[in-house]
Amino acid sequence: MSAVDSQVGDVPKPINKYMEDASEDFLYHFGFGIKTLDIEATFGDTKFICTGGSPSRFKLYAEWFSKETGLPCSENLSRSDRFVIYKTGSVCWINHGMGTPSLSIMLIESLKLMHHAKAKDVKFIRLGTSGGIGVAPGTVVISTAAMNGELTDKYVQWIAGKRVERDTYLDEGISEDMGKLAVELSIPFEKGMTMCADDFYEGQMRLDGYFCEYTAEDKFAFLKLIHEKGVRNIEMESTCFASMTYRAGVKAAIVCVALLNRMNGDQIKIEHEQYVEYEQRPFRLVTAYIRKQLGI
Ligand code: R2B
Ligand code: URA
Repeated sequence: MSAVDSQVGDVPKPINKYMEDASEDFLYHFGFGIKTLDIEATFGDTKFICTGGSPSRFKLYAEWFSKETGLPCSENLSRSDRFVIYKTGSVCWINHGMGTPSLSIMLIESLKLMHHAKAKDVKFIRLGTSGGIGVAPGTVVISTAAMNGELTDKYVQWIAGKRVERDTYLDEGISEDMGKLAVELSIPFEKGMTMCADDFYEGQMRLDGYFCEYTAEDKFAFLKLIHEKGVRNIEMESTCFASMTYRAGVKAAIVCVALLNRMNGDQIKIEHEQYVEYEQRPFRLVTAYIRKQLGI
């Protein structure tokens, strides 16, 4: 490994040459930098970064994990109002907002954070919500692969006016282990591909948006097509998540609960108690996996 390699994941990867000798690196959306926080002391022991959309859900997850394990839960370590960061032992809980632009910012700053912290063998897990495709509400979908809105397995970026396609990959070992744990814990689950849409309404063929220039028949034909291709849920981050983690050499998994079966409707109307129970399912599965891995 050369001096400029980063060992955040289990595969050494060269880091951005312009950052090699940087005397300051301010992580703008986390609100701190290498000069304002002892990053190595605070984050050096990190082994898991758990992420998902909502800041309040990730605060709650961190508190639940702390209660379950007896590990203390940090205060919110973020100094910006864009993202929250909680830490319970070697597990960080960071929300990523909605959609790939927000997620990509959170991932880049988390990877830089782990690099500055000299953390090693860190795994990234996304615990999210999604719309199920042919799966019952409450089913936890363990993603086997990510698919974009053009129905290919690439994450598309626009750089210098050019379209750049990045490969996507999710760790098979983690999804295998999670599947076994879901059986043990009697958590209803399915393994399948996850489609990443760039918006919640037209990009997911909803009939309940402000605009709608396709028919109900078009919607069902599309859902049937992606179901036949192996898609079991739609959300808004998977291609970016599966590509940036792969590019950084870190192992990653995506585990999302389906809030509804899109074959039966588009509106999400769930009683609060039911919603809380649904959002506990990915948490129960992922934390069982983490606790087993960490022996805690
Ligand atoms: C799932 O839920 C959010 C939209 O409601 C989005 O972030 C996603 O992937
Ligand atoms: N999140 C999505 O992106 N789509 C859904 O249908 C539900 C949650």
